[in-house]
Amino acid sequence: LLCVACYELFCQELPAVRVKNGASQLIVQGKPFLVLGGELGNSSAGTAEQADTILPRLAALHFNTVLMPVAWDEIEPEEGKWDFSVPDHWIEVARREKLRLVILWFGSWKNSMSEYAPAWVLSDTKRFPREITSEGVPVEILSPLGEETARCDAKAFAALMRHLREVDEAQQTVLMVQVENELGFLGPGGRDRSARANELFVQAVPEKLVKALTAKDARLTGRVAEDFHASGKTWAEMFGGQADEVFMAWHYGLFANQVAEAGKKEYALPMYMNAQLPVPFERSGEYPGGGPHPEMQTIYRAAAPGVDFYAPDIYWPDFEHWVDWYRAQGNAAFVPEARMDVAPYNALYLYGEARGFGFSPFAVDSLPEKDATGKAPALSEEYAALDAMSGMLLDAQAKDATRALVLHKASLRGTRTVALGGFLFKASLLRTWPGRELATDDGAMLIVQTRPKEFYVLGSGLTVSMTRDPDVDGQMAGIAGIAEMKFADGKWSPVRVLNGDQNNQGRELSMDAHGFRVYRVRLYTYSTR
Ligand code: N0T
Repeated sequence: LLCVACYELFCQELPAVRVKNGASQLIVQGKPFLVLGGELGNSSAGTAEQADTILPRLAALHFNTVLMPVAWDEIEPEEGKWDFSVPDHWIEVARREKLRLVILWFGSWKNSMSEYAPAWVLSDTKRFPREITSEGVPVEILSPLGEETARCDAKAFAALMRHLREVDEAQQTVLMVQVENELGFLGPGGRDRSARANELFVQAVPEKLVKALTAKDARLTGRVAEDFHASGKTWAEMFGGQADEVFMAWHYGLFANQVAEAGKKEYALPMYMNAQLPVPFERSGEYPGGGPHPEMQTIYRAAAPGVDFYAPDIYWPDFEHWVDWYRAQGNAAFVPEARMDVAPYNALYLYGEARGFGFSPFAVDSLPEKDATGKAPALSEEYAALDAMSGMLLDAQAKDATRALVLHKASLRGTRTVALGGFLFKASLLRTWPGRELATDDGAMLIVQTRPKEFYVLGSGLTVSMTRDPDVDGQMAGIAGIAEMKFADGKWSPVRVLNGDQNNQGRELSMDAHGFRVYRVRLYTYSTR
């Protein structure tokens, strides 16, 4: 008995992120965990009391994980004086509500700026130098070249991680930590022009970075692969018009690495960085330049091996493009911030098609519990369904047996098709009813194969026809049965069988456009010969 207790106390496996066969998993206490997440607004977790009102609401809305900021000025208001009372209370309430937490370290940078650094840091510009724009103006952005800044930020972060290990290692309420928030240079000139930065900028690019470049970085260097490893070149010689941004990325990366590694030494939770995505047709400095953008992945990986993966905050319309781009570079699929209005659609893409472990729209604490018609928000309904499906979904993600797609009328995408388990699922926003044709505005679905010829489909607003995949064999397919399902007492059972008008006389699956429901689809195959 003593051994078991010791094991539980001291030998707990820590949460870990794994990418295997295209599936991203967060392993928690030995098992994959699906993060049904939401990020708090910036001013929602600054006091202990806010936990008491916010967390029970989020738990009731079927979130299972909350992303919450912890600020440097909150935990170290005076140098070397620590105060963990706010995160401690949040952890306590989260446990009571059976929620997990991801902590966002608002240290030296939060959306480029440094307002979350303590006043004792911000007021001492000699010890903690600021970035200078090309106009010679110091901005309230700490320079990543400040050695004391990196040392003190890392020290504060390490203190937080040590504290988390002490209070939380046995229970693991906190699953992961984000290092800084959407860092990057903002201001004229696109890079720090402090004396130290200018001095380094005309020196040779560090060998470690030169060696890390590969053919896929041709966009950064504008050179052919053979030229990459020519050493002794300055930043401008090597990176031309991208030099400012690459220079900043390298130095932010080194700084973040120092912070992450100091933290991991105390408590080795998975650590990631998030990016405010670049804006098409804007220049570095107008958006946070040198952040962990897709083009900067080689730079960050070389500078910051202590960071496990990089994640996009997606407010732009093309959700799938950004998810795919980060994933293609070996990152675990996790979206820490996303637009709320389209969240229920995009979440399905993330879990079903990108086979990601977590999705988290921003400012979830302002989500109303009920809309004007008295209905729970769509995301809440969807998270409840995903929670019920999580066993089969996590299993199927690992076996490449999930698919998903999203359709918006505004994007005029017509139909979209995914292939799974020997069948094609072709989705449309148009549906035909006897005597009329209807169109829904948005739709999405996630398909999980549960057995040969059996699928659980979670979605809304789509009409889906299913045919045999001609790449598999020459068979034909038909619908054996469709049922809307509910999950209660640990098992699934049909709520109603959809046939006749409700499946267009056996032709298709027609999903309710007014909510996210789970359908069990059984297909059969036959031969025409
Ligand atoms: C996010 C959030 C929060 C021209 C913005 C998104 C959060 C931060 N940044 O509400 O501040 O802490 O990470 C940036 C989206 C940029 C849109 C630019 C429009």
